[in-house]
Amino acid sequence: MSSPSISTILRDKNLATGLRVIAEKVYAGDRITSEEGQLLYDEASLGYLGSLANYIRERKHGDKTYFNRNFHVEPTNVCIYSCSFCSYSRLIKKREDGWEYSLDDIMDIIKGYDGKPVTEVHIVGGVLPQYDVAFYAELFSRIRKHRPDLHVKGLTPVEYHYIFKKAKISYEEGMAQMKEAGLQSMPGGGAEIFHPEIRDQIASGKCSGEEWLRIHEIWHELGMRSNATMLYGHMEEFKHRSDHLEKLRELQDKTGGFQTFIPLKFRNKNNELSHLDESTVVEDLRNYAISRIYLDNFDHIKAYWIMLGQQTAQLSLSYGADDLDGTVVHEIIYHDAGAKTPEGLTVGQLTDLITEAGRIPVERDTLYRRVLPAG
Ligand code: V47
Ligand code: SF4
Repeated sequence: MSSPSISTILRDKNLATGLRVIAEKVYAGDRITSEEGQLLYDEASLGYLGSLANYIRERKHGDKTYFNRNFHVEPTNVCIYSCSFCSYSRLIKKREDGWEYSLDDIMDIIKGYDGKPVTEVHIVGGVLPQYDVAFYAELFSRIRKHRPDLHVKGLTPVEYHYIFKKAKISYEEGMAQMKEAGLQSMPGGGAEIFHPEIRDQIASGKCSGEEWLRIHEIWHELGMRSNATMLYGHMEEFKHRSDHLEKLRELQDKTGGFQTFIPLKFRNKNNELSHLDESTVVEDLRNYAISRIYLDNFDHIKAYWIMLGQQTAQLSLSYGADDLDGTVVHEIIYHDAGAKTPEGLTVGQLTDLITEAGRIPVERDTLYRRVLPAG
């Protein structure tokens, strides 16, 4: 499924004026407005969007497609919140069916990767009272002491907001403590949809969109980097997606601290929104392309292959994405929610996916520095 070139689009006499203006802006490297972003969601065809997004993707990265070697640690699958899209949330009522790891349990998992060439641990899971500031500070510092070359990418504003409030400390003080303890970057989770019309329905009680953005801003002001996500394809409308992208673009203009944007496809198994259909592949690709076009100040757009499925992830590489995340050993969130992908891929399998899609695999570390092959 490849799209026409941008010059073919620009020569198309039947193209609607608004879409022509956007194509000319993209060709000139100019930014589109939020109204134009909305127009893309409302009216642009997949072929048109693919042409523009691929043009930007190749201008920024050529054929390079990034991946890293990472693994996930999920301290618990129980949570005090009950986000309606989440396949964890039901477990708080059946706490005994879940797991709640201690510091030593988590360190044992980390030590299980000793001697393996992984560069990143991604720590993500539910929110529980025993996981407080002291617990996470101790965890980050123990991981860093045990393995200084392993990048610690951990937690989201959902956890940070909760633990700082409980400890009665400001976001500024809390994030500075996390940095001091050894946290190196923040993943993009917990963003869902910022707009309260949707957020209040699907993620009630947890940090607001403004709080999510503020915690990232403070983290960036400390000189640190983070990622951003958007959970799409459930009950939101296009206007909520464009609002979400606009808020991210505004903050990125201020701080420049985001590395990558990751659209997360809603999966409908085992959660309260199971009655909703999942988005189609066409909708997934349109959303990737619009994100690439809209977020002109983001270097990277990541297709999280675990959630998208390997084939759609391959296709997304021609619709704006330039990163496939990592080998991701032991992923739970999406498998609970119905993802049929394996829980991890070997480096060979991941690079084969990329070359089969006509791109060049490049191993990176968490901060997008190139990792050279060993030996
Ligand atoms: O915040 C939960 C999402 C996120 C479902 O930064 C669901 O590199 C779809 O943020 N269907 C956590 N999505 C995962 C995450 C992430 C993943 C990979 C890389 C990075 C990164 C970040 O997963 C949650 C939520 O938005 N999620 N349940 C579901 N049923
Ligand atoms: Fe808890 Fe996160 Fe699931 Fe919400 S999405 S219920 S905060 S684990």
